[in-house]
Amino acid sequence: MNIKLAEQIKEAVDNICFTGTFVEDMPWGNGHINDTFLLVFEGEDEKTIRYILQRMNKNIFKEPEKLMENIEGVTSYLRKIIIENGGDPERETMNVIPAKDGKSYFVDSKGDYWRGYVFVVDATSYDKVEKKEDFYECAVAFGNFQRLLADYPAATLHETIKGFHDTKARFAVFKQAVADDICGRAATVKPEIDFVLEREDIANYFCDMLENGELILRVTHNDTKLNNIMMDNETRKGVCVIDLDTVMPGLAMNDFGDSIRFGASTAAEDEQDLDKVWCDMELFELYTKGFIEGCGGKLTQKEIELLPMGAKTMTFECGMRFLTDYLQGDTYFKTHREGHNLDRCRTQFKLVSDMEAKWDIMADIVKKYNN
Ligand code: ADP
Ligand code: GN1
Ligand code: MG
Repeated sequence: MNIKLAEQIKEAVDNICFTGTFVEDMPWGNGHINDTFLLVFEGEDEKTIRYILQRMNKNIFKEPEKLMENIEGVTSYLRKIIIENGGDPERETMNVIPAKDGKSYFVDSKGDYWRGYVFVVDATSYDKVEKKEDFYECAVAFGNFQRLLADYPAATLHETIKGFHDTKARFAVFKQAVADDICGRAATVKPEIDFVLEREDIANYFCDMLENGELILRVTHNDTKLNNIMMDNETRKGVCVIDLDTVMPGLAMNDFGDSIRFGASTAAEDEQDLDKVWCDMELFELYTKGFIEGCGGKLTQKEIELLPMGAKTMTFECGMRFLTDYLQGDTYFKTHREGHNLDRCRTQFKLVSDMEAKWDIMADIVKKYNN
């Protein structure tokens, strides 16, 4: 391991209020943004205690203090509801472990921001749907999350990433990246660039509706990937929604759509063989049913009608973001091989094309649950 990183981890471990004797740390999970580590401690009676330690990505999250204020606000709000409902607050919501100075994060001597979380035990975060019914349970959990936060004071939330799902603005950034072409890669990805340019209407769709006052902003998660939920190992129900960095006012359709983008795909987000990549309609239906149920009657008929558009918008936006990052030299998403962002962008565009081909089927499925 990089010595400097090891020293940083040690400093963070020493300055956050973990219980027990430190045993070891290891890199954990497959997130694209933060650096995540599993910490193992030994408690009383040689009991193993696990924690999550994260180095927050401060290039992306410019104001980590404000972000942590959001997380503290949302998790303490959820904690109260979970206790009232007789649930287990240690597992059903994220729990921040305070730093020794009482703050919810620790700033190390290099100026990096760290945070500790209770490890959600007896649960797994999946990178791919293993059993189809699991995807239904994931949908119920993300729907519930939105329902539970329906009355959360949205005005108190900071915007942790400006214009995070402002697809119109992201389209403009994409065009600029093509024009700047700082890595000289644009000529090699012309079909992908054209794919985006031909679909400006997708980028504008929700943004125009919002501008015209036709849509409701809700408190949403905004990053509803399958691996941002912990599924109970025994009941196989979604037990805890994690990765709360982007909880902000947003659109219900986008929370639905980002889950479809990732979880209803028949292949991994970075699959290189595009013949394996399709949007599975059985998974789409299971998610639709679960999400509408989980939202518990909070969604309007119009929002439900627009769910397929959420799926297409989020998939298009994500593909465009991967391609932008590729053009700009892979500085945003973590990459693990040459052309990784390009591979990712291609799967997203394949999915968009497949959704376009299956548009009527998607609309019919949604209609079935819209009453
Ligand atoms: P990123 O923002 O980089 O995606 P996440 O917060 O999603 O980071 O964390 C990365 C991974 O770490 C998750 O997908 C999950 O597998 C694991 N993880 C994060 N928080 C917890 C937790 N409290 N308990 C158990 N596993 C967790
Ligand atoms: C990032 O943090 P993670 O890996 O759950 C990204 C999402 C993208 C996703 C693509 C803060 O999610 O917006 O949809 O990668 N998160 C941020 O896999 O940009
Ligand atoms: Mg994540």
